[in-house]
Amino acid sequence: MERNQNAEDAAGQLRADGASGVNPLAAGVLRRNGLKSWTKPAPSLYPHQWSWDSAFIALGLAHVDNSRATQELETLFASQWSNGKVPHIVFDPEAPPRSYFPDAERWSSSALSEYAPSSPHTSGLCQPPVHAIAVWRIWETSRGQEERRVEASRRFLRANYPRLLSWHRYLMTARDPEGSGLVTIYHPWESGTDNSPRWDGALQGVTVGDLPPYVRRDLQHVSDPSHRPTNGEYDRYLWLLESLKRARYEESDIYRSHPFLVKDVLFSAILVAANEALLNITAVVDASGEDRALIQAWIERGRQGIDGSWDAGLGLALDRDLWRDEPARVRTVAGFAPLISGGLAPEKLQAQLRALDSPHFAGNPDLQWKLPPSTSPGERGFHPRSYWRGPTWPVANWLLWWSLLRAGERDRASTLRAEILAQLAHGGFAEYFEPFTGEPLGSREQSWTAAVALDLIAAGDNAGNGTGQ
Ligand code: 9WN
Repeated sequence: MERNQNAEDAAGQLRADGASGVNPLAAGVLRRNGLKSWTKPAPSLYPHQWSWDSAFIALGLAHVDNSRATQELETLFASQWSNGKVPHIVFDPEAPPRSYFPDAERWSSSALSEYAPSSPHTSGLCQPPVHAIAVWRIWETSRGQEERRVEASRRFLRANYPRLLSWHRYLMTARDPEGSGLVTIYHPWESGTDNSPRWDGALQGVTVGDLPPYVRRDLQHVSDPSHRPTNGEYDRYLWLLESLKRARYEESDIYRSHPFLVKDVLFSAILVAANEALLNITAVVDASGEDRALIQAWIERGRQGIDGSWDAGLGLALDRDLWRDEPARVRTVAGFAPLISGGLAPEKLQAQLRALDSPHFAGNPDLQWKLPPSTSPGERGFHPRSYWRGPTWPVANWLLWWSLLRAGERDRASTLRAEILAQLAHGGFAEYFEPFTGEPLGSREQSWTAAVALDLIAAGDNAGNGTGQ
């Protein structure tokens, strides 16, 4: 009780400004990282546009400036591949030279694939589809405003609905030829949780061959290289990239030859939640009954797939390595995929909540804030300072908060919200945090962290406000 009160007091330091209704510190991070029509994930570490970052950024910007939020997504979707894929990075030709690697040249997407846009260049991967969720938030925040704004927002939904539909169709078909309801990823970068121990088993099966030389650029932006993935991991990441290039980014060839094919439960759960948002959008844009039935079927298929990934012993869902045909039995925040996909039977929901409250996650007594570490401290692969191997990530916590609300768990959601905001009030808008000391790590002005803070603050102490789906 007292603990929660402390979190609420600390969280109270991050409030909306009375006049603008927006927190100036969080909005300032997005303004400083903002370029002409899109926002960098961080000032120097990530100088290009990243897909799921931009979705979270748009979700936060929806509370600050709706037209800026729509621009963010429109810029990203302008680089959508013609097969529906939304690329994980859109390269900024004006970014400082040699600031990020692998660069556009290394990916060679447009030279190799007829589906890739020729300008600006993009990577050949994708990332979790948070976009429809952000589009729905843009619609929600415009409602009740003057008619001109509501109309602009409706136009945005109409223009972007076909893009979202073709993006989700790509994921439900090319990335799930088995019709399992689960998305296959080709690279840990596609998961957004790059060096999570979720991928250790599958990466062991990747033998690095004759790799063209490269220089890591990410290490020049961090104080301690041990916070980032290791060189061994990077070699495998780069080798996977070469393998995708050899397949000319052709899905059927990739499926035959690529050494990393994994069913990702977190990605798949986000797709289910995004399909729910897309179904909401169909009502605003008067989509056909056929589209609605299709999206509804995708939601059901996705939930069945996630249900089939359930590990009753852990109370978590598990990824599946397709080559070894086995689950990755490791406790990470991705295990809360069922909570995120929603529609759970009461026993499953309770099992997820027990896992969340357990010492493996938010119930660990040594945590600075009651926020789940990205990997359970009980895992062999746990490391409290290394990226997705242990640090707690505000975006992952936002996803859990939002999912708890959708599951009707308002009190838990409100406690989680207070802990997230308390952490940010103390440590600033960092990329990730050491879970036991609360030390901010990675970039200190991470856009999506500021964005989720804006959304949490806008929800108010009565956690349900403004979040309805
Ligand atoms: C590779 C931008 C991205 C996030 C990912 C995060 C990290 C990139 C990197 O940064 O990945 O895509 O270079 O480490 O893992 O989730 O989208 O913030």
